[in-house]
Amino acid sequence: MVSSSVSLPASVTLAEGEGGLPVVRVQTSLASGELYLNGAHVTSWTPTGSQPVIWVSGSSEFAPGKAIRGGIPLCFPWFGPGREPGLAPAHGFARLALWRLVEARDDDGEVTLVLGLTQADIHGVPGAGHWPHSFSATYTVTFARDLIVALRVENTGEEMFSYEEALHTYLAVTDIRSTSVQGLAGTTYLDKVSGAVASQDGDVSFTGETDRVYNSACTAVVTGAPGRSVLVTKVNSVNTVVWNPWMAKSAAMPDFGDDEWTGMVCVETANVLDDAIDLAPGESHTMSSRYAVTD
Ligand code: TA6
Repeated sequence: MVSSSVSLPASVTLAEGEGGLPVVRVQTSLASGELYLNGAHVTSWTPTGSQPVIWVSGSSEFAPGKAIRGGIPLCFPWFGPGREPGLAPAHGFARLALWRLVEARDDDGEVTLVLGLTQADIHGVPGAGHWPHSFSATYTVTFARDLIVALRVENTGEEMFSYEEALHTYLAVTDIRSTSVQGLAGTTYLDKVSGAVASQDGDVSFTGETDRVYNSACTAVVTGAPGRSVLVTKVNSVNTVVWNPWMAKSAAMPDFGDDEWTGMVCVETANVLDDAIDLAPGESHTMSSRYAVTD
């Protein structure tokens, strides 16, 4: 929700989006974009003069407590099934919670939105019962010629806690079968399809369901449309997750069109599994990702 003290610049509007959910819309000379307060979920970013960069399924749900399929889902405080048995829902509660818009500013066409979530905001959110820790999460999104997203987590409690995090970004591509990801060559990855650990040989290409957690802090370059590359540059992230569900998995997901698998790839900025973040009381950690389009 938006507290009454937050003033919105002319380039930022709060509206009713899909499913009647509150959405913040941004339009400047540099870019347009949108973010749903449910999940602090970026669902659109288009640099002026370019094609949309972010993909959202035409079959996505838009309802309180439901994950939006596509955009940039915020995975926190666990990733996938998490590292302990019984954690649900997948990817934690942050993407299901209603975040507060605490600031909106326009700096010469670069619009920055700041959203907040604390323990006090998650009562009744699916999964919140698994997380007894006091925390303060701040999500900062800058819509400009580039898109910059940063997730800061602070331990506001009296005991250490450990969490996983991912910016689970869905990028639009012309056809996954002619898409490649550069920048991960030589790094090891967990192949979640086969269960094996392997080393990446050259560029990542896609010939079937692909679900890999790479040990890499490097910039990834996604070449997914003629003449277009998207640079994914990370700060404080040692894992890059690459995912495409391919045919069978997408047909099995009700919020994912059966033939949509060809038009997207997830390249996720993350700290997961053994690279989860430990925070002592009073400590904080910020992970960020910058998306730049060359087309
Ligand atoms: O990041 C890849 C992944 O962990 C896949 O295993 C798949 O589960 C995907 O996330 C989507 O998860 P979701 O819970 O959004 O359906």
